[in-house]
Amino acid sequence: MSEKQVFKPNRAFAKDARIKNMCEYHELQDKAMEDYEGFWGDFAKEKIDWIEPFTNVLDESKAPFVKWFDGGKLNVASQCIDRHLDTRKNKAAIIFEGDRGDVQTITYLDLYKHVNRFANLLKEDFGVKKGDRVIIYMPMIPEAAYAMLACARIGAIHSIVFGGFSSEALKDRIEDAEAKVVITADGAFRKEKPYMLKPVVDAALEGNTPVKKVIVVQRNFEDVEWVAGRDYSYNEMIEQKSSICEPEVMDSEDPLFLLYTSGSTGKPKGVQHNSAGYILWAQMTMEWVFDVKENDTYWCTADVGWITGHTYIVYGPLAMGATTVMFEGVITFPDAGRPWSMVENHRINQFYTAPTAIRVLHKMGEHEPAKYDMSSLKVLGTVGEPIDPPAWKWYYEEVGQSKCAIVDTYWQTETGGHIVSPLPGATPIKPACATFPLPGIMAEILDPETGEKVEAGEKGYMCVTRPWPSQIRGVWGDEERYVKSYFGDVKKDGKPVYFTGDGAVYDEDGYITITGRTDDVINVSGHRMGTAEVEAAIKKHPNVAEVAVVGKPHPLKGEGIFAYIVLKSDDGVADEVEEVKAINNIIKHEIGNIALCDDMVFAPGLPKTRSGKIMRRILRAIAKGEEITQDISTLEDPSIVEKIAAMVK
Ligand code: 6R9
Repeated sequence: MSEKQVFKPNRAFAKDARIKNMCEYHELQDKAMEDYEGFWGDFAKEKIDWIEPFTNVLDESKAPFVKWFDGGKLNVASQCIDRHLDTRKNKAAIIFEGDRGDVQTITYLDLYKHVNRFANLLKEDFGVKKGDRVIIYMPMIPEAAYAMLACARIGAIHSIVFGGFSSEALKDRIEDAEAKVVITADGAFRKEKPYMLKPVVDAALEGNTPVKKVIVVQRNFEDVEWVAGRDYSYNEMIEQKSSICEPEVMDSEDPLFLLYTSGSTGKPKGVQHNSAGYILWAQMTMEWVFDVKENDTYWCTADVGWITGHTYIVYGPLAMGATTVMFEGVITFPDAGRPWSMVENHRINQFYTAPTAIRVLHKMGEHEPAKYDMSSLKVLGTVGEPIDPPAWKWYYEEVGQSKCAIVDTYWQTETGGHIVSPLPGATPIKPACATFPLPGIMAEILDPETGEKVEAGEKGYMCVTRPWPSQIRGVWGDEERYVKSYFGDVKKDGKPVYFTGDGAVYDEDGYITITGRTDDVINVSGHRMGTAEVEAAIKKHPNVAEVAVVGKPHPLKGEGIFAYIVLKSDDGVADEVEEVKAINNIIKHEIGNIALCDDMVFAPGLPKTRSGKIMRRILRAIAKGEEITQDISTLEDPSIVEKIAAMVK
């Protein structure tokens, strides 16, 4: 395989695909160009079961604040459940596989009952109303999906916090969202051992908190503290609840959820997604990009704590009436054959994971896939970071047996769903390349200065020049930050342009390759970490005077975190090992294990301009071991560069 090789869609697959060839792709794209509102309006009518029809497709009079499908009324939980009951009530909605191999099949009818009971519990016993924020801090168990859908059913806004985040990170998100209820679990299982979540919630709720009640799903039945009047057992209460709950009638633009994500500055922002536009694109991309068929079984390995888990484990698959697999465990446990044994056991047809997982599975079990029956697989997906050609090749040949399309899906928390991706039956694929914008998405690579589309081979910024239904609607509680973070000065036809924060390049055939973030966001194992957040945590160490954090290429994680730390005491580091430990403990406490530094260097100072700005570009180059080519003569103290570089070597 050469990197220039083009992989044509599998013919037999393409014959039955929803989008069968590039002509069909172009027809859709042309229709969107010619009649943007007609394009989206028709799909919205076709895909959504409206309680009341919308009266207007797109209102961009206050752009970048936009409204889609105004006047329309719907309920997202009904979209995902009720409307399937006539034809799919006995179909598996969720197949859950626990860490220890326990399997549970939840049909659409089961899901309906679970979600309604949960919705009634929230409403009747916890006083949760439309518009209230509910924090979900859960392991990967079906109750996490029930909780999300129960919120959607009663119009509450959920905000899931990834179970790997610390009590401080959880506290910040609870406070920012002003949530009144937390749904959590005692814990769950990892590598056949119980681990705990409830104690993290307890710590997050110490002191002043808007949270009045905590619902605890008992999963591992380990002992946990119960605060009387605050903590309630889901398991004890849920059976008494009615399995009928009328869905709340929601406006198209009523918020569905918040999801906090890192930006280049400040604290994580609560990305807000609203009801109709989000669920429409979640469903459409499921259909187009994974091409899931009625009898297929689809598995996305993400965690519901990330956007991928929201859109492509829960909302997208269920909106289209698919069977979605949920996995509690670790994909390399008990060995690197775990995912492939699951492919065999559940006859998985579409498998969706992150490059970091592919690299680890490759490294730990190169020929492991061959031990299993992988013949059910049709489409393989990747998401979260650029995939490197060796990982792509292994995924294609060993996992996909050289017959499955690999869809390298490019998107973000803010985009709600995929925006640039191959279509498995249509797009001739180039390895490690996100290829083309999906139909309806006006994604272009622009020059940030001029706003012009760049030429092939020239690096530019990945942008979207028209609003689209599943785009971020706001940063919770901070209108200005929404405008500032995503809409620069560049306008197209007088309208604001959405900036993704990623760099990208076209090749001579117009294929898009994403080159990575252009801002101070590090992509660690496909997870976004703001350098500012990690720096703020490290600064809490009393002996730290200054710190600068940058990303450094990492063979498995994609990027690792590299910290340059200047200590207050002049006599250097008394005990470097102890200092590193202490700082790591702070990071664990403030953010969580995912933000631990891969490298720490105790530097005598940081390279700064005369105006005091830290030159991260130089620090990035030093971390990579690159030659410094920038002009450093204008730095406040040019000699510092050499000193740090010598330490890093
Ligand atoms: C879905 C998700 C978003 C950032 C994004 C970009 C990177 C995601 C990618 C990719 C290259 C892909 N990213 N998919 N880079 N190729 N296929 O990951 O959302 O957690 O918000 O991260 O991830 O840098 O800006 P999120």
